[in-house]
Amino acid sequence: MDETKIILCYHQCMFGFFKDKFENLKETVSNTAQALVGNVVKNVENEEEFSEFVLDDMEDTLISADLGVNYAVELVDKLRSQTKIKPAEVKQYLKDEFLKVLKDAGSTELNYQDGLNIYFITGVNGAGKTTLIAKLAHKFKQSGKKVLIAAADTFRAAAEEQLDIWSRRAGADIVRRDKADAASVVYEAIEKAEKEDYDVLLVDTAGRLQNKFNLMEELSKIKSVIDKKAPDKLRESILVLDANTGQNGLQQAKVFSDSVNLTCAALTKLDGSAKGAIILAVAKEMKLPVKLVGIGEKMEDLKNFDAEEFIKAIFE
Ligand SMILES: Nc1nc2c(ncn2[C@@H]2O[C@H](COP(=O)(O)OP(=O)(O)OP(=O)(O)O)[C@@H](O)[C@H]2O)c(=O)[nH]1
Ligand SMILES: [Mg+2]
Repeated sequence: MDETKIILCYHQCMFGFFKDKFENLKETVSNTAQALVGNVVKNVENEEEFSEFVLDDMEDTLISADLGVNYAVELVDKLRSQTKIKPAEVKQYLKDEFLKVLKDAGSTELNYQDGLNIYFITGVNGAGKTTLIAKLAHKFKQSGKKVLIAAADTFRAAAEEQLDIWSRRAGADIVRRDKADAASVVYEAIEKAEKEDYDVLLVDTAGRLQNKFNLMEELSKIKSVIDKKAPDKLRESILVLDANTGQNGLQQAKVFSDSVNLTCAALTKLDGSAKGAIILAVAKEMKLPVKLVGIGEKMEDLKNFDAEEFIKAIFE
């Protein structure tokens, strides 16, 4: 094959690769796109002007797409108090606003440095914490890192076994002490990670309802062990949110943020969810960037969140 043909083939292959990845994302967010963009545009685009009727209807649609009441009202109020933007331009208006909110919430790149990197994973029951740990362990192992997992979910029966299976699958090591105090498991894991030169320590925690005071206290205790023992190694405190919980996720983010000082969120179960707008609500209300997205139950089903790509997928 001559050189031009090889280059052409390379470009076609790469184009195919990116196109497939983008098409997959588009499919993953298609329900969110319909709820958030499709329904608004359909009801507004052909109107002559932003009448009160049209604006109220738009507000209801945005709220039912789980954007959050405050944010929906703010977006509609902006339209109410201006004359430049026409109903036919509503799609571009939302696109610009959403991208700005995501960008203002901060970088979506997961922090990582040379040396030990600790990732502290929190969230309510069943949000997908342990699965996220498995996915992160897999991702870091794939890039040649030495990975340790601290099984600090000493609350739920069989939680440690579940993590044990995942860690073996991912090829990561684990510190587990049946029924021990969660904070002491983390203490021991940090000692091991530092002594044996691990690159990554993933801390799994028990699921808890945000209104359960004792469990939230336990979470603060684990956090203070990390803060005391390895303050400069804590790279991210991640809140895991199930995309299907919608607005309740915002409430969870507020309570967890008070206890552990979150740095970012991971949105799981985006596959099939129509409530992906929670990404925008969390970014807007909490100024918390979503950095990771779960798009399935397998270890490979994890994506780094990219604001521009997400916006493109829901608008195009
Ligand atoms: N479809 C889909 N399912 C997911 C995803 N992430 C997790 N799950 C499923 O959600 C369920 C709960 O996941 P876990 O990882 O056990 O959740 P957890 O937060 O650790 O739960 P607790 O430890 O009980 O609080 C499991 O059945 C997972 O397979 C995802 O991105 N997509
Ligand atoms: Mg778990």
